[in-house]
Amino acid sequence: MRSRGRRMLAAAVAAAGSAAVAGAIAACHSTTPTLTSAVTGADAASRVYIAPGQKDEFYAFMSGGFSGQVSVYGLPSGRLLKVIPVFSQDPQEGWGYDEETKPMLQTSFGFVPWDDAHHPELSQTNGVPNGKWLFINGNNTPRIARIDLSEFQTEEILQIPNSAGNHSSPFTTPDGKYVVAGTRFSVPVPNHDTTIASFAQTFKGTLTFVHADQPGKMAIAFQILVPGFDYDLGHAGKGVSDGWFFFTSYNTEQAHTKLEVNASQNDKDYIAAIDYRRAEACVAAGKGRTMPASYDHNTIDQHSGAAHVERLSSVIVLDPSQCDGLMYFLPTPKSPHGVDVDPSGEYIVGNGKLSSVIAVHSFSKMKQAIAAKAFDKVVDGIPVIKYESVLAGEVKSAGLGPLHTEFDGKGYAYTSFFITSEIVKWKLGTWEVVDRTPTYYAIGHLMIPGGDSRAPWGKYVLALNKITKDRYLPTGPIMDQSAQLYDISGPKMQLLLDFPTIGEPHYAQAIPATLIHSVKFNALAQNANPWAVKTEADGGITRQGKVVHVKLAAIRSHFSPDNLEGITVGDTVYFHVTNIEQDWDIVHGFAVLGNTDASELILAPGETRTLKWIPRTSGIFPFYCTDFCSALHQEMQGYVRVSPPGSAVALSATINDHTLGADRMAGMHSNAAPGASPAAHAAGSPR
Ligand code: K7E
Ligand code: CUA
Repeated sequence: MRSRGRRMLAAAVAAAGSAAVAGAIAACHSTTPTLTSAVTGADAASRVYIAPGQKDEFYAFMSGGFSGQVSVYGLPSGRLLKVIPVFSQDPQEGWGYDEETKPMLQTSFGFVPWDDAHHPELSQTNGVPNGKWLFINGNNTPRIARIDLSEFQTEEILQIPNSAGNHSSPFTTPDGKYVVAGTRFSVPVPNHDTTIASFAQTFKGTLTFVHADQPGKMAIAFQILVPGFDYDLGHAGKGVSDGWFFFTSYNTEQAHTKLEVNASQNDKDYIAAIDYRRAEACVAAGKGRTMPASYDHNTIDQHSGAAHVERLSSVIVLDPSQCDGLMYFLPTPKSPHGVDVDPSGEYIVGNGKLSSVIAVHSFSKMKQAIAAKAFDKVVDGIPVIKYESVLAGEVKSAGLGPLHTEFDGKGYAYTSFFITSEIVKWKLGTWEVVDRTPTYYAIGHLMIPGGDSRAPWGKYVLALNKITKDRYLPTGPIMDQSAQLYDISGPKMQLLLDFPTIGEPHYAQAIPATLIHSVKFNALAQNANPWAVKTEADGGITRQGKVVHVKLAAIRSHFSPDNLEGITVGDTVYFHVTNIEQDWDIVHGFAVLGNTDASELILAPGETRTLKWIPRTSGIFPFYCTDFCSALHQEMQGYVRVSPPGSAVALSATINDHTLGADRMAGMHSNAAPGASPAAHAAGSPR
C-alpha cells in the first residue's frame, strides 16, 4: 500500500537535523516525483523547533479516546503540556479519588470512573472558538463534560438519558447556545426488556440538544426521537445554514447482528438535517412530551472546589411526525462517518467511508428541494430529499475510506482517508483534487486549527493516526497512537513532525495561545470549602463519633498540624488539606501509609482537598508531601498514631511544636452548616 521509498523518507524526516539524512532526502526527492510533499529534515526541524523558554503558537486539545481524558499539546512543537482528567480517575491529580471530585463521576448507573472520549469541542462565539471552555463526549456511559480553560479543569458533567452510546457529540452551535448528543447505538426508548430481533420495530435513536452557554448550567433542552439507525457524527450549520444541524447515520438497514456486512448493504444512508429553531418552536407550542428519565448533572462549586450531584428525572421528547419541517434526510453514499460544514455554511460534506466518492451537499439546493417537495419517500414522518436535488458535487477518485474533512479558510478542504492512509486536499466548488500526502498509518480524524469553524486559522493540519507500528522505538505489542503535523501554508502539504499521543486521540481542536487566559492560582481568601484553613493556626483535629476530621495546612515545608494522636482502629479519618500558598505552580501533595481508599491528594495553591482514610491496624503511620515543593520537601512529613479500639489516648494535634489537647480541639469544627461536608457531598459514592 505504501512504497518503501515513502517509509524511508518519513523515517528520515523524523530524524530531523542530520545533514546526512537531509542529503539522502534531497537525493531521494530528485528521483521520486511522488515525494513532492517532502521537506528536508533540517527545514522541517526549524519549523517545529521552539527554543527553550519560548512558547508554542497554538494549544491543541486532544481527546484521549479510551483513556477518558484530554491531553493538551503545544503546536507546532508537539510538546505535551498537560493531561486534564475528565471521565477517568487519575492518580496523578487524585481526580475521582478525593472526596471533592468523586461525585463528578456519578451517574444513574452508579460510580463510573472511566469513559471513551472522542470529540473535544471548543466553545464558540459567532462560529469562532473563544477559548472559554472545552466540551468532550463520553461515548460509553453517555455524558458531556465541560472543561474550564482558565483552570484547565473539568467543572461539569451532564449525563444523557435515552442514549446508549454518545458518539455524535458534543458539537456546538455557532452561537454557543447548544451542544448536541446523538445516539450511536439505538435501543428501546424508554429502555426495557425486549427481544433484540425486534430492533426495527422498537429500537430508536435520539438527537439531544443541550443548553451550554452558561457555566454550571448545562441542561437538556429537548431530545428528538429518530428512527433506529446508528447516528455517528454531527456538525452545526453556520453562515447561510445557521440554525440547522447535520448528523450522519449508518445502518439504515437496521441490522442488529454482523453489522460489518449487514449494515453495509444500502447504496446510500442518510445525513439527518435538523431545523433546531423549528424544534424550539414546536417545544414552545407544547408539541413535545415530557418523559420520565433518570440522569445526573454533576458540578464543581467554584469556591469550595467540591462537586455536587443533582439527579434529574425527566426530559422533553419531540417526535418529528408531530413537528412539520423539523427534519429531513439527505441520501449520502455509503455508511457516512463524518459530516463537515464548510466555513461559509453552504457545503455539507458527507464522508462515506465505504464510498468511492465524497458527496458534497448544497444547503441552498436543500432549501429549494424542500420548497419543491423533491422527495423520494418519507421514513417515519421524515421526508427523504432526492439525492440529485441536494447534491452540490462529488469529489471523485480521491481515495478509499474517507472519514473526516476540515477546512483551511482559503477555499480548500482536507479529507482523511483511512484505507489509503492519506490526506487529500481538494477545492470547494470545483471538487478537484489538488494535493495528497501519505500518513503513517491509517489516519482517523484530522485537524486544522479552527478547521471546523467559520474562520479557520489554517497553517497546519494534524493527522491523528490509528496505527503506529514502525515509527518509533518499539514498546512491545502495543504502541501508543501517533500524530503527524503538516505545514499547509503553501500549495503542497509538507510533513514536519511525528509525535506520540496519549490514548487514542480521535479528534482534536486547536486555538491560538493568545485566546487562552489561564489563571495562576486560586485566591485563598475566596476558598469556601467548609474544611479549608486560612492560616497554619487554623489546623486541628476533631471527633464526631467514629469519624475523625483533621484540618491540615500545607505550606513550604511542613504540614500544620504534623503529629496526630487519639485515633483508634475502627475510626474513619478525613484529612482535609489546604495548600495555603499563594504563588503560581507551588503545589503540595498528601499521602498516608496504608491508604486503600484513594490515591493521594494534589493541591493547587489556595485549594482544599479531602482524603478518606480507614486505619486497619494500630501503630504509627507517616504521611508526607508527594510533590517536590522545596529544598526541604523531604522534611515535609508527619505522623498519625493509631491506637487499639477503646484506647484512652486523648485526641491531640501538634502545631508548631505545641501539642494542642482536647480543650482546643473541642472548638474545632467545619466552617459550614452540618451536612455540607465533603463526606456528605460524596454520599452515594461507592466508598
Ligand atoms: Cu472518526 Cu469517534 Cu470522530 Cu474516531 S471518530 S476516527
Ligand atoms: Cu510540599 Cu513537597
